[in-house]
Amino acid sequence: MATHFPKGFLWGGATAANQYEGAWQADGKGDSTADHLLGGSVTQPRRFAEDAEQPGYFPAHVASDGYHHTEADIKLMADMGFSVYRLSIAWTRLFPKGDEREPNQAGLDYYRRVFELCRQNGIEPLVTLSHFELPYHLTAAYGGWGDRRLIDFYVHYATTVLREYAGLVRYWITFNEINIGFLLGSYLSLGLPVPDGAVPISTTQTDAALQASLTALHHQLVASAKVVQIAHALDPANQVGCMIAGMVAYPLTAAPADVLLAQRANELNNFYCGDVQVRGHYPAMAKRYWQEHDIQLTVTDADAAVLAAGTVDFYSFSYYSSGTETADADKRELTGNMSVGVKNPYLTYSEWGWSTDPTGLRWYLNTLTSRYELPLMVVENGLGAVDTLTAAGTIEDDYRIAYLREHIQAMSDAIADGVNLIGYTIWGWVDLVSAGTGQMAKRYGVVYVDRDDTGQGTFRRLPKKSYAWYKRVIASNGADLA
Ligand code: BGP
Repeated sequence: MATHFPKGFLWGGATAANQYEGAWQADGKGDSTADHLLGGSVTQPRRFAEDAEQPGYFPAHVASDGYHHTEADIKLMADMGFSVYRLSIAWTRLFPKGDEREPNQAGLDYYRRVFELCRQNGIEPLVTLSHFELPYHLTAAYGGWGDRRLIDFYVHYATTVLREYAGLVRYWITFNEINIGFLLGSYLSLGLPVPDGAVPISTTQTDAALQASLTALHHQLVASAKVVQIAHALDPANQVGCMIAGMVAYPLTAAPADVLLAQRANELNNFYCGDVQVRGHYPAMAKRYWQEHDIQLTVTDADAAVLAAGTVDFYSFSYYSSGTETADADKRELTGNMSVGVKNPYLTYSEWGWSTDPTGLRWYLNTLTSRYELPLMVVENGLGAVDTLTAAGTIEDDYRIAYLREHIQAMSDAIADGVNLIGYTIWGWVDLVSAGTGQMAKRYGVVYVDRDDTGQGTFRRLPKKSYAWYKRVIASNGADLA
Protein backbone atom coordinates (compact mmCIF):
# COMPACT_ATOMS: atom_id res chain seq x y z
CA MET A 1 0.00 0.00 0.00
CA ALA A 2 1.20 3.52 -0.72
CA THR A 3 2.25 5.68 2.19
CA HIS A 4 2.18 9.44 2.43
CA PHE A 5 4.53 9.53 5.43
CA PRO A 6 7.77 11.20 4.39
CA LYS A 7 11.17 9.54 4.70
CA GLY A 8 12.59 10.23 8.18
CA PHE A 9 9.14 10.55 9.76
CA LEU A 10 9.52 10.14 13.54
CA TRP A 11 7.59 7.14 14.88
CA GLY A 12 7.45 6.36 18.57
CA GLY A 13 5.65 6.59 21.88
CA ALA A 14 5.28 8.85 24.90
CA THR A 15 5.33 8.75 28.69
CA ALA A 16 5.36 11.32 31.49
CA ALA A 17 7.62 11.01 34.54
CA ASN A 18 4.88 11.15 37.18
CA GLN A 19 2.71 8.60 35.40
CA TYR A 20 5.51 6.19 34.50
CA GLU A 21 8.63 6.39 36.66
CA GLY A 22 7.41 5.82 40.22
CA ALA A 23 10.40 5.79 42.61
CA TRP A 24 9.05 8.99 44.08
CA GLN A 25 11.66 9.32 46.80
CA ALA A 26 14.62 7.61 45.12
CA ASP A 27 18.07 9.19 44.88
CA GLY A 28 17.18 12.52 46.42
CA LYS A 29 13.97 13.19 44.49
CA GLY A 30 11.58 15.65 46.12
CA ASP A 31 7.82 15.25 46.12
CA SER A 32 5.97 16.82 43.22
CA THR A 33 2.40 18.06 43.02
CA ALA A 34 1.51 14.77 41.30
CA ASP A 35 2.76 12.82 44.33
CA HIS A 36 -0.05 14.41 46.37
CA LEU A 37 -2.89 13.05 44.23
CA LEU A 38 -4.85 10.02 45.35
CA GLY A 39 -6.29 7.47 42.92
CA GLY A 40 -9.83 7.78 41.56
CA SER A 41 -12.04 6.34 38.86
CA VAL A 42 -14.44 7.53 36.19
CA THR A 43 -17.13 8.09 38.84
CA GLN A 44 -14.84 8.92 41.77
CA PRO A 45 -12.68 12.02 41.16
CA ARG A 46 -9.07 12.06 42.31
CA ARG A 47 -8.47 13.98 45.52
CA PHE A 48 -5.60 16.04 46.83
CA ALA A 49 -3.83 15.21 50.10
CA GLU A 50 -1.50 17.65 51.80
CA ASP A 51 0.35 14.79 53.45
CA ALA A 52 1.68 12.53 50.70
CA GLU A 53 2.75 9.93 53.28
CA GLN A 54 -0.67 9.46 54.86
CA PRO A 55 -2.33 6.06 54.40
CA GLY A 56 -4.00 5.82 51.01
CA TYR A 57 -3.13 5.03 47.46
CA PHE A 58 -1.01 7.58 45.59
CA PRO A 59 -0.56 6.22 42.06
CA ALA A 60 2.48 8.33 41.13
CA HIS A 61 4.55 6.88 43.98
CA VAL A 62 5.03 3.60 42.15
CA ALA A 63 3.44 4.20 38.72
CA SER A 64 4.86 1.67 36.20
CA ASP A 65 8.19 1.57 38.03
CA GLY A 66 9.82 2.88 34.87
CA TYR A 67 12.70 4.22 36.95
CA HIS A 68 13.82 0.66 37.60
CA HIS A 69 12.98 -0.65 34.11
CA THR A 70 14.89 1.88 32.05
CA GLU A 71 17.17 -0.43 30.04
CA ALA A 72 14.52 -3.07 29.38
CA ASP A 73 11.93 -0.50 28.33
CA ILE A 74 14.30 1.25 25.93
CA LYS A 75 15.12 -2.16 24.43
CA LEU A 76 11.42 -2.73 23.80
CA MET A 77 11.12 0.64 22.09
CA ALA A 78 14.17 -0.11 19.97
CA ASP A 79 12.76 -3.52 19.06
CA MET A 80 9.59 -1.84 17.79
CA GLY A 81 11.73 0.43 15.64
CA PHE A 82 11.01 3.68 17.49
CA SER A 83 12.91 6.65 16.12
CA VAL A 84 11.57 8.98 18.82
CA TYR A 85 10.69 8.66 22.51
CA ARG A 86 8.74 11.47 24.16
CA LEU A 87 9.41 11.56 27.90
CA SER A 88 9.33 14.19 30.59
CA ILE A 89 11.91 15.13 33.16
CA ALA A 90 10.72 15.17 36.76
CA TRP A 91 11.80 18.64 37.90
CA THR A 92 11.99 17.22 41.45
CA ARG A 93 14.74 14.73 40.55
CA LEU A 94 16.94 17.70 39.62
CA PHE A 95 15.68 20.33 42.04
CA PRO A 96 13.80 18.53 44.84
CA LYS A 97 12.22 21.71 46.17
CA GLY A 98 12.39 23.78 43.01
CA ASP A 99 14.02 26.91 44.43
CA GLU A 100 17.56 25.59 44.97
CA ARG A 101 20.45 26.87 42.88
CA GLU A 102 22.44 23.61 42.78
CA PRO A 103 20.97 20.56 41.05
CA ASN A 104 20.87 17.04 42.49
CA GLN A 105 23.64 15.12 40.71
CA ALA A 106 21.85 11.77 40.95
CA GLY A 107 18.90 13.20 39.04
CA LEU A 108 21.12 14.63 36.33
CA ASP A 109 22.89 11.27 36.03
CA TYR A 110 19.64 9.36 35.70
CA TYR A 111 18.40 11.32 32.69
CA ARG A 112 21.85 11.34 31.10
CA ARG A 113 21.75 7.55 31.17
CA VAL A 114 18.24 7.56 29.65
CA PHE A 115 19.25 9.89 26.81
CA GLU A 116 22.49 8.01 26.14
CA LEU A 117 20.63 4.71 25.98
CA CYS A 118 18.11 6.27 23.59
CA ARG A 119 20.90 7.52 21.33
CA GLN A 120 22.69 4.15 21.41
CA ASN A 121 19.45 2.60 20.22
CA GLY A 122 18.83 5.10 17.43
CA ILE A 123 16.03 6.84 19.30
CA GLU A 124 15.67 10.62 19.33
CA PRO A 125 14.56 11.87 22.76
CA LEU A 126 11.74 14.43 22.69
CA VAL A 127 11.78 15.99 26.14
CA THR A 128 8.93 17.70 27.97
CA LEU A 129 10.29 19.96 30.70
CA SER A 130 7.07 20.11 32.67
CA HIS A 131 4.37 17.49 32.34
CA PHE A 132 1.57 18.03 34.86
CA GLU A 133 3.86 18.40 37.87
CA LEU A 134 6.12 20.82 39.66
CA PRO A 135 7.99 20.61 42.96
CA TYR A 136 5.30 20.54 45.64
CA HIS A 137 7.32 23.01 47.71
CA LEU A 138 6.65 25.63 45.02
CA THR A 139 2.94 25.15 45.56
CA ALA A 140 3.11 25.04 49.36
CA ALA A 141 5.50 27.95 49.82
CA TYR A 142 4.78 30.15 46.79
CA GLY A 143 1.27 29.25 45.63
CA GLY A 144 2.42 27.57 42.42
CA TRP A 145 2.50 29.40 39.09
CA GLY A 146 0.37 32.19 40.54
CA ASP A 147 3.66 33.60 41.84
CA ARG A 148 5.83 35.35 39.28
CA ARG A 149 8.99 34.04 40.94
CA LEU A 150 8.24 30.64 39.44
CA ILE A 151 9.32 32.03 36.07
CA ASP A 152 12.89 32.33 37.34
CA PHE A 153 12.87 28.94 39.08
CA TYR A 154 11.64 27.26 35.92
CA VAL A 155 14.08 29.14 33.70
CA HIS A 156 16.93 28.11 36.00
CA TYR A 157 15.81 24.47 35.92
CA ALA A 158 15.37 24.51 32.13
CA THR A 159 18.69 26.22 31.51
CA THR A 160 20.43 23.63 33.70
CA VAL A 161 18.83 20.88 31.63
CA LEU A 162 19.59 22.51 28.27
CA ARG A 163 23.25 22.93 29.22
CA GLU A 164 23.60 19.48 30.77
CA TYR A 165 22.16 17.58 27.81
CA ALA A 166 23.49 19.75 24.99
CA GLY A 167 24.09 17.52 21.99
CA LEU A 168 22.10 14.63 23.48
CA VAL A 169 18.65 16.16 23.07
CA ARG A 170 17.47 18.37 20.20
CA TYR A 171 13.67 18.35 20.54
CA TRP A 172 12.08 20.07 23.51
CA ILE A 173 8.57 20.83 24.74
CA THR A 174 8.28 23.50 27.44
CA PHE A 175 4.91 22.58 29.02
CA ASN A 176 2.59 19.66 28.48
CA GLU A 177 -0.94 20.65 27.45
CA ILE A 178 -0.39 24.23 28.58
CA ASN A 179 -4.04 25.02 27.79
CA ILE A 180 -5.39 22.49 30.33
CA GLY A 181 -4.64 24.54 33.44
CA PHE A 182 -7.33 27.18 33.03
CA LEU A 183 -9.80 24.84 31.38
CA LEU A 184 -9.66 21.87 33.73
CA GLY A 185 -6.75 21.46 36.06
CA SER A 186 -5.45 24.44 37.95
CA TYR A 187 -3.60 22.22 40.44
CA LEU A 188 -2.55 19.57 37.94
CA SER A 189 -1.01 21.97 35.49
CA LEU A 190 -0.50 25.27 37.31
CA GLY A 191 0.20 24.00 40.80
CA LEU A 192 -2.35 26.37 42.34
CA PRO A 193 -3.10 25.31 45.91
CA VAL A 194 -6.31 23.42 46.61
CA PRO A 195 -7.75 22.56 50.03
CA ASP A 196 -6.86 19.19 51.55
CA GLY A 197 -9.33 16.57 50.30
CA ALA A 198 -10.50 18.73 47.38
CA VAL A 199 -11.05 17.61 43.80
CA PRO A 200 -8.22 19.15 41.80
CA ILE A 201 -9.56 18.49 38.28
CA SER A 202 -12.77 20.34 37.60
CA THR A 203 -14.65 21.48 34.53
CA THR A 204 -16.35 24.40 36.22
CA GLN A 205 -14.52 27.52 37.30
CA THR A 206 -15.76 30.71 38.90
CA ASP A 207 -14.48 34.04 37.55
CA ALA A 208 -12.26 34.35 40.63
CA ALA A 209 -10.72 30.95 39.93
CA LEU A 210 -10.30 31.90 36.27
CA GLN A 211 -8.52 35.08 37.33
CA ALA A 212 -6.02 33.00 39.31
CA SER A 213 -5.62 30.40 36.55
CA LEU A 214 -5.14 32.89 33.72
CA THR A 215 -2.59 34.85 35.75
CA ALA A 216 -0.66 31.65 36.48
CA LEU A 217 -0.93 30.61 32.84
CA HIS A 218 0.47 33.97 31.78
CA HIS A 219 3.52 33.29 33.95
CA GLN A 220 3.94 29.90 32.26
CA LEU A 221 3.66 31.46 28.80
CA VAL A 222 6.34 34.02 29.66
CA ALA A 223 8.55 31.29 31.15
CA SER A 224 8.08 29.17 28.05
CA ALA A 225 9.03 32.03 25.72
CA LYS A 226 12.15 32.77 27.78
CA VAL A 227 13.23 29.14 27.55
CA VAL A 228 12.68 29.08 23.78
CA GLN A 229 15.08 32.03 23.45
CA ILE A 230 17.66 30.45 25.78
CA ALA A 231 17.47 27.12 23.93
CA HIS A 232 18.12 28.86 20.61
CA ALA A 233 20.95 30.94 22.03
CA LEU A 234 22.66 27.89 23.55
CA ASP A 235 22.39 25.82 20.39
CA PRO A 236 20.67 26.84 17.15
CA ALA A 237 20.03 23.13 16.51
CA ASN A 238 17.56 23.06 19.42
CA GLN A 239 13.95 22.76 18.27
CA VAL A 240 11.39 23.84 20.83
CA GLY A 241 7.68 23.20 20.56
CA CYS A 242 4.49 24.12 22.30
CA MET A 243 2.19 21.30 23.39
CA ILE A 244 -1.54 21.86 23.29
CA ALA A 245 -4.35 19.52 24.33
CA GLY A 246 -6.08 19.32 20.95
CA MET A 247 -9.73 19.74 21.81
CA VAL A 248 -11.62 19.88 18.55
CA ALA A 249 -15.18 21.18 18.90
CA TYR A 250 -18.01 20.60 16.42
CA PRO A 251 -21.42 22.29 16.34
CA LEU A 252 -24.20 19.85 17.21
CA THR A 253 -26.35 21.27 14.38
CA ALA A 254 -25.98 23.72 11.49
CA ALA A 255 -27.86 26.31 13.58
CA PRO A 256 -25.68 29.44 13.41
CA ALA A 257 -25.73 29.73 17.22
CA ASP A 258 -24.22 26.24 17.50
CA VAL A 259 -21.63 27.01 14.82
CA LEU A 260 -20.60 30.20 16.61
CA LEU A 261 -20.34 28.38 19.92
CA ALA A 262 -18.15 25.67 18.41
CA GLN A 263 -15.92 28.35 16.90
CA ARG A 264 -15.60 30.00 20.30
CA ALA A 265 -14.76 26.69 21.93
CA ASN A 266 -12.01 26.06 19.38
CA GLU A 267 -10.62 29.55 19.94
CA LEU A 268 -10.61 29.19 23.69
CA ASN A 269 -9.47 25.57 23.91
CA ASN A 270 -6.82 25.52 21.22
CA PHE A 271 -5.89 28.97 20.00
CA TYR A 272 -5.76 30.98 23.25
CA CYS A 273 -2.40 29.38 24.09
CA GLY A 274 -1.35 28.23 20.61
CA ASP A 275 -1.49 31.77 19.23
CA VAL A 276 0.67 33.14 22.03
CA GLN A 277 3.30 30.46 21.62
CA VAL A 278 3.33 30.45 17.83
CA ARG A 279 2.54 34.06 16.96
CA GLY A 280 4.02 35.71 20.03
CA HIS A 281 0.98 37.61 21.29
CA TYR A 282 -2.48 37.07 22.73
CA PRO A 283 -5.21 36.83 20.09
CA ALA A 284 -8.13 39.29 20.07
CA MET A 285 -10.46 36.63 21.46
CA ALA A 286 -8.34 36.36 24.61
CA LYS A 287 -8.89 40.02 25.35
CA ARG A 288 -12.62 39.67 24.74
CA TYR A 289 -12.66 36.65 27.06
CA TRP A 290 -10.90 38.61 29.82
CA GLN A 291 -13.52 41.35 29.54
CA GLU A 292 -16.41 38.88 29.61
CA HIS A 293 -15.07 37.30 32.80
CA ASP A 294 -13.80 40.47 34.42
CA ILE A 295 -10.19 39.28 34.34
CA GLN A 296 -7.45 41.81 35.06
CA LEU A 297 -4.24 40.52 33.53
CA THR A 298 -0.98 42.42 33.75
CA VAL A 299 0.97 41.95 30.54
CA THR A 300 3.92 44.28 30.99
CA ASP A 301 5.85 45.66 28.02
CA ALA A 302 8.71 43.40 29.03
CA ASP A 303 6.36 40.38 29.03
CA ALA A 304 5.06 41.31 25.59
CA ALA A 305 8.61 41.57 24.26
CA VAL A 306 9.51 38.16 25.70
CA LEU A 307 6.40 36.55 24.20
CA ALA A 308 7.15 38.07 20.80
CA ALA A 309 10.78 36.93 20.82
CA GLY A 310 10.21 33.40 22.12
CA THR A 311 8.01 31.81 19.49
CA VAL A 312 8.20 28.06 18.98
CA ASP A 313 9.72 26.04 16.14
CA PHE A 314 7.04 23.40 15.94
CA TYR A 315 3.51 22.83 17.20
CA SER A 316 2.85 19.60 19.03
CA PHE A 317 -0.41 18.41 20.49
CA SER A 318 -2.34 15.54 21.99
CA TYR A 319 -5.40 14.23 20.24
CA TYR A 320 -7.78 11.64 21.65
CA SER A 321 -11.30 12.66 20.76
CA SER A 322 -13.52 15.52 19.68
CA GLY A 323 -16.28 17.37 21.51
CA THR A 324 -19.59 18.73 20.34
CA GLU A 325 -21.15 22.04 21.32
CA THR A 326 -24.74 23.16 21.51
CA ALA A 327 -26.23 26.54 22.34
CA ASP A 328 -29.01 24.69 24.14
CA ALA A 329 -27.80 24.86 27.75
CA ASP A 330 -30.15 22.07 28.86
CA LYS A 331 -28.37 19.59 26.62
CA ARG A 332 -24.84 20.24 27.91
CA GLU A 333 -23.41 17.44 30.01
CA LEU A 334 -20.18 15.92 31.23
CA THR A 335 -19.59 13.33 28.53
CA GLY A 336 -16.64 11.69 30.24
CA ASN A 337 -13.78 12.53 32.56
CA MET A 338 -12.29 15.79 31.29
CA SER A 339 -14.79 16.48 28.50
CA VAL A 340 -17.89 18.63 28.46
CA GLY A 341 -20.41 19.39 25.72
CA VAL A 342 -22.90 16.99 24.29
CA LYS A 343 -22.57 13.54 22.76
CA ASN A 344 -22.08 13.43 19.01
CA PRO A 345 -24.64 11.05 17.47
CA TYR A 346 -22.18 10.09 14.71
CA LEU A 347 -19.43 8.87 17.03
CA THR A 348 -18.85 5.99 19.42
CA TYR A 349 -17.58 6.49 22.99
CA SER A 350 -15.06 4.64 25.15
CA GLU A 351 -15.81 3.34 28.64
CA TRP A 352 -14.43 6.65 29.91
CA GLY A 353 -16.77 8.64 27.68
CA TRP A 354 -14.17 9.74 25.14
CA SER A 355 -15.29 9.73 21.50
CA THR A 356 -13.34 8.03 18.73
CA ASP A 357 -13.00 10.48 15.85
CA PRO A 358 -10.06 10.07 13.45
CA THR A 359 -11.61 12.54 11.00
CA GLY A 360 -11.39 15.17 13.75
CA LEU A 361 -7.62 14.62 13.77
CA ARG A 362 -7.45 15.24 10.01
CA TRP A 363 -9.60 18.38 10.47
CA TYR A 364 -7.37 19.65 13.26
CA LEU A 365 -4.13 19.00 11.34
CA ASN A 366 -5.49 20.93 8.37
CA THR A 367 -6.78 23.76 10.56
CA LEU A 368 -3.41 24.13 12.30
CA THR A 369 -1.60 24.15 8.98
CA SER A 370 -3.80 26.92 7.62
CA ARG A 371 -3.37 28.95 10.79
CA TYR A 372 0.32 28.50 11.59
CA GLU A 373 2.19 26.90 8.65
CA LEU A 374 4.54 25.17 11.11
CA PRO A 375 5.84 21.59 11.32
CA LEU A 376 3.37 19.57 13.41
CA MET A 377 3.78 16.59 15.73
CA VAL A 378 1.07 14.43 17.25
CA VAL A 379 2.74 13.64 20.57
CA GLU A 380 -0.15 11.84 22.27
CA ASN A 381 -2.84 9.67 20.75
CA GLY A 382 -4.26 6.36 21.89
CA LEU A 383 -7.15 4.45 23.36
CA GLY A 384 -7.56 4.04 27.10
CA ALA A 385 -9.28 0.69 27.56
CA VAL A 386 -9.58 -2.28 29.90
CA ASP A 387 -7.31 -5.12 28.75
CA THR A 388 -7.88 -8.70 29.82
CA LEU A 389 -5.29 -11.43 29.90
CA THR A 390 -6.44 -14.52 27.99
CA ALA A 391 -6.00 -18.01 29.43
CA ALA A 392 -2.94 -18.27 27.21
CA GLY A 393 -1.52 -15.16 28.87
CA THR A 394 -1.86 -12.88 25.84
CA ILE A 395 -3.70 -9.61 25.28
CA GLU A 396 -5.71 -9.48 22.08
CA ASP A 397 -6.28 -5.74 21.87
CA ASP A 398 -7.84 -5.51 18.43
CA TYR A 399 -9.86 -2.47 19.60
CA ARG A 400 -6.62 -0.57 20.19
CA ILE A 401 -5.22 -1.62 16.82
CA ALA A 402 -8.45 -0.42 15.16
CA TYR A 403 -8.21 2.95 16.95
CA LEU A 404 -4.55 3.49 16.06
CA ARG A 405 -5.03 2.30 12.47
CA GLU A 406 -7.81 4.84 11.85
CA HIS A 407 -5.81 7.70 13.35
CA ILE A 408 -2.65 6.81 11.42
CA GLN A 409 -4.74 6.66 8.25
CA ALA A 410 -6.16 10.10 9.10
CA MET A 411 -2.60 11.46 9.51
CA SER A 412 -1.62 9.96 6.17
CA ASP A 413 -4.64 11.61 4.54
CA ALA A 414 -3.74 14.93 6.18
CA ILE A 415 -0.19 14.70 4.82
CA ALA A 416 -1.71 14.15 1.37
CA ASP A 417 -3.81 17.27 2.05
CA GLY A 418 -0.57 19.24 2.41
CA VAL A 419 0.09 19.08 6.16
CA ASN A 420 3.74 19.10 7.29
CA LEU A 421 3.52 16.39 9.94
CA ILE A 422 6.94 15.28 11.20
CA GLY A 423 6.26 12.84 14.03
CA TYR A 424 3.83 10.68 15.96
CA THR A 425 4.18 9.31 19.48
CA ILE A 426 1.41 7.08 20.80
CA TRP A 427 0.38 7.88 24.35
CA GLY A 428 1.44 5.51 27.00
CA TRP A 429 3.27 3.11 24.67
CA VAL A 430 3.71 1.16 27.91
CA ASP A 431 0.79 1.03 30.38
CA LEU A 432 0.94 3.84 32.91
CA VAL A 433 -1.18 5.78 35.39
CA SER A 434 -4.08 7.81 33.99
CA ALA A 435 -3.69 11.51 34.68
CA GLY A 436 -7.41 12.11 34.89
CA THR A 437 -8.51 9.24 37.08
CA GLY A 438 -5.26 7.88 38.52
CA GLN A 439 -6.22 4.42 37.34
CA MET A 440 -4.00 1.74 35.90
CA ALA A 441 -7.08 0.00 34.54
CA LYS A 442 -7.34 2.67 31.86
CA ARG A 443 -4.59 1.15 29.76
CA TYR A 444 -3.08 2.77 26.68
CA GLY A 445 0.04 0.68 26.10
CA VAL A 446 1.08 -1.68 23.35
CA VAL A 447 3.06 -3.18 26.24
CA TYR A 448 1.16 -4.44 29.28
CA VAL A 449 2.44 -3.75 32.80
CA ASP A 450 1.45 -6.19 35.51
CA ARG A 451 0.05 -3.97 38.24
CA ASP A 452 -3.42 -3.03 39.39
CA ASP A 453 -5.30 -0.07 40.80
CA THR A 454 -3.94 -0.59 44.29
CA GLY A 455 -0.33 -0.59 43.17
CA GLN A 456 0.03 -4.38 43.43
CA GLY A 457 1.77 -6.47 40.76
CA THR A 458 5.13 -7.64 39.51
CA PHE A 459 5.60 -4.79 37.00
CA ARG A 460 6.44 -7.46 34.42
CA ARG A 461 6.22 -6.17 30.84
CA LEU A 462 4.20 -8.12 28.28
CA PRO A 463 3.88 -7.06 24.64
CA LYS A 464 0.23 -7.00 23.52
CA LYS A 465 -1.06 -7.95 20.07
CA SER A 466 -0.82 -4.24 19.14
CA TYR A 467 2.95 -4.37 19.77
CA ALA A 468 3.71 -6.55 16.73
CA TRP A 469 1.18 -4.56 14.71
CA TYR A 470 2.76 -1.19 15.54
CA LYS A 471 6.20 -2.64 14.80
CA ARG A 472 5.01 -3.53 11.27
CA VAL A 473 3.50 -0.07 10.82
CA ILE A 474 6.82 1.54 11.70
CA ALA A 475 8.88 -0.86 9.56
CA SER A 476 6.71 -0.01 6.55
CA ASN A 477 6.74 3.75 7.35
CA GLY A 478 2.96 3.69 7.72
CA ALA A 479 2.22 1.68 4.57
CA ASP A 480 1.22 -1.56 6.29
CA LEU A 481 -1.80 -0.83 8.51
CA ALA A 482 -3.43 -4.25 8.10
C1 BGP B 1 -3.32 14.05 28.49
C2 BGP B 1 -2.06 14.08 29.31
C3 BGP B 1 -1.43 12.77 29.58
C4 BGP B 1 -2.37 11.58 29.57
C5 BGP B 1 -3.50 11.66 28.59
C6 BGP B 1 -4.62 10.66 28.75
O1 BGP B 1 -4.20 14.99 28.99
O2 BGP B 1 -1.07 14.89 28.74
O3 BGP B 1 -0.64 12.92 30.71
O4 BGP B 1 -2.60 11.05 30.77
O5 BGP B 1 -4.09 12.92 28.53
O6 BGP B 1 -5.50 11.07 29.76
P1 BGP B 1 -5.89 10.11 30.94
O7 BGP B 1 -4.61 9.66 31.52
O8 BGP B 1 -6.73 10.87 31.87
O9 BGP B 1 -6.64 8.98 30.31
